[in-house]
Amino acid sequence: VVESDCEIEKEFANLSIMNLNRHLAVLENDYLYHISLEKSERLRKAFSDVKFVCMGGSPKRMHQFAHYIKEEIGFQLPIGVALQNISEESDRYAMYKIGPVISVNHGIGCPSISILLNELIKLIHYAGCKDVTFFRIGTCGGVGVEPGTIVVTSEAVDGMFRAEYRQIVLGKEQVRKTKCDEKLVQEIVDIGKKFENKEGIEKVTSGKTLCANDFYEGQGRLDGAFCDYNAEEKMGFLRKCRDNEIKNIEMESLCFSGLLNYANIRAAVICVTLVDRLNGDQVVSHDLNLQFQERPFKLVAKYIKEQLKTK
Ligand code: R2B
Ligand code: URA
Repeated sequence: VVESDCEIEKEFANLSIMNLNRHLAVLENDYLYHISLEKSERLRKAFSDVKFVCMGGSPKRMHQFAHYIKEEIGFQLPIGVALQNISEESDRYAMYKIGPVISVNHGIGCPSISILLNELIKLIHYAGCKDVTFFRIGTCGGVGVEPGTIVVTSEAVDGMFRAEYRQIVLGKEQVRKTKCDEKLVQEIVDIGKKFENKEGIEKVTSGKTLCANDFYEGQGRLDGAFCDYNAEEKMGFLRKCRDNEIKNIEMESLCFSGLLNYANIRAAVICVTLVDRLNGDQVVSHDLNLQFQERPFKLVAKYIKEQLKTK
C-alpha cells in the first residue's frame, strides 16, 4: 500500500490539475472511449503542446472553428494533409487539433459535456499539458439583451438560481461550485470592448447564465410538446431571471464550470444570444443564426492570439 501511494504521489506531483481521480495513477491502460484515443507515449507526444480547448455544441460548427482558428493563428499543416477528425472512429464527438488548440463538439446538455470533459481532462493529464484554458463557445437564449449579443458567463446557475452543479454519485448529491474565473471573464470582456462593432464582434457583456436540462419546459418556453404553465407564469419567471442578473439561458455551463473549477482549470463560457426570451421563444432565422455563431469564434480567436504572443 505504501509503495503504491508513493507512485501515486509521484504521478500527481507538480500538476496543476486538482482533485484528479487517484485511481488513474495505477491504471495500466486507459481507453478514452468517446474520443477514441488511448493513454500512450504516442498520445503524450501528440498532445503535450495543447494550451486551449475550445468546445461548442455542434460538430459542423467546431469543424468550422478549427479552420477559422488555423487561419487566425497561422498554423500550417504539412503539405497535402487536411484537418482530420481525431475522434471519427467513436462517432460521438468530432475533435480537431490545430497546434496548441483543440476544437471539439460537446453535444447537447450536461450529461454529454460531462463525458467529454472527463476524457479531455484525462487527455491533458496523460499528455502532461501545462496551463490549459478551456472555452465553451456556444449559443443561448438572451434575457433582456438584443439577439446577437455575446454573453460571457460570470457564474452558471441552475433552475433554482443556485451557483452549483449537482450530480448524484453513489446515491448522494455531490455539489460543485460554478462561479467563473473573474480575471478571465474580465480579460475577455475587455477584448470584446476593444473590438466592439469592429471585425464582426458586436455587443459583449457579462452576466449570470441559467443552465437548464431542457430546451422547452426547462427554459420556460410555450412552444414545446408539453406546457403546464401559462404565458403570465412564464413571463414572471423570465423577469425574475432578469432581476437576478441572469443574462442568458443555455444547457451546459453548469457542468462545464462545475467540473473545470473542481479541477482548477481556467475556463470561460462565451455564448451568443439567438433570441430575447422577454420577447418570444423562437430563435432567429437559420441565416442569422449562422452569422451570429461566428461572433464568439472571433472573440475567442482574438484572446488566443493575444495569449500565444506572450507564451
Ligand atoms: C444551446 O443550444 C443548444 C440547444 O439548442 C444547447 O446545447 C445549448 O446550450
Ligand atoms: N440554446 C438554448 O439552450 N436556448 C435558446 O433559447 C437558444 C439556444
